[in-house]
Amino acid sequence: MTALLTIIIVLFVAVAIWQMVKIFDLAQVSNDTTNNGIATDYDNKINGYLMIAFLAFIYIITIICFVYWGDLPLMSNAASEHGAEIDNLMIISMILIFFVQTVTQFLLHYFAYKYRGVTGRKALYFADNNTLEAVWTIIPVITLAGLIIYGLFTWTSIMNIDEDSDPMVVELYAQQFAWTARYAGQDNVLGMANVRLIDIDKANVLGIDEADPNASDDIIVKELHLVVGQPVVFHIRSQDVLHSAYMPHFRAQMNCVPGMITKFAFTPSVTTKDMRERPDMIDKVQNINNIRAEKSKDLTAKGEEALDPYEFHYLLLCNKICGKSHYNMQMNIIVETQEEYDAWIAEQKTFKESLK
Ligand SMILES: [Cu+2]
Repeated sequence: MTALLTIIIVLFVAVAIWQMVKIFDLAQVSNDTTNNGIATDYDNKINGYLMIAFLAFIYIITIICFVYWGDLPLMSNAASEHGAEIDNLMIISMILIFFVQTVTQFLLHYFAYKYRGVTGRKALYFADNNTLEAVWTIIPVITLAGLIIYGLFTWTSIMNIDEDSDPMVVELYAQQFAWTARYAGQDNVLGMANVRLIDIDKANVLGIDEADPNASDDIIVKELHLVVGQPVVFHIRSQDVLHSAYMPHFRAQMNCVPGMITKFAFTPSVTTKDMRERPDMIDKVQNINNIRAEKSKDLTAKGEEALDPYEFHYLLLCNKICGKSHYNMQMNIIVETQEEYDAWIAEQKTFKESLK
């Protein structure tokens, strides 16, 4: 009760102060000729300097970001053959954007300062200048056209699935909230499938057509194994809503659309084992484990279980917000040698064997 009374009193005092400030403000209007709503030279000068200060602020923040986080290997760890092409496109776009924004920010803020309002100074009447208009239209057109054409060529070369390279066929099946992969088996042809054929009683979770001879040797798994240097083409399906098959290390992403099969093909170029041994990856994993060790200390102090150490894995993630457990939709990808892959796939059951 005392607390409530105190709050009410504080509230009343605040309202009283606010009202008094308003009254003083109103009382001053009549005899103050400078405060007529028009900015004075002094106001303009302050705003001009603030413009320059803000320019300095964004440049300083940029430099700090470069110093502290500039060495993050965001663009150097692609693990697929086409990955470097995507990274190049990205880095060229980034450098260009960075250069243009640095120059335009300077011009914007410097001119706002230089041409601030000064009593008696009149703005120059300037109708137009065709040369200037042409320059600032043609330069962006050429630059953007170059970027777009380069991007289109890159995209086409990545999306052009080379059937002569005999790619391994794998289905990625998305549903809320899990991934399932299906290998095409010995014949490298996937059996027909349709959501209407899903039969939970028989454990036919992907709706594979049992009558299709291509289906019997298909292999359904919950962990994706790929062979290094072997092209793979993914046939992507969704059971329920839009998902997106996102494999960031391979610079691959494709929407999973209910009712249709989308495709993406790539060739993994670095095995999981080799990726784990890269110095930058070792640093990264060490860093994550240091953070986890710190957290584990807090958890064990509370009597809870400590966190397991993190180990690097390539991942298949969902990149569409597809529902409340979207964040949990992921599958490990293991890139290995042909022998390791052969040994693993030999242990897996075929669709026919797994049917109940
Ligand atoms: Cu999803």
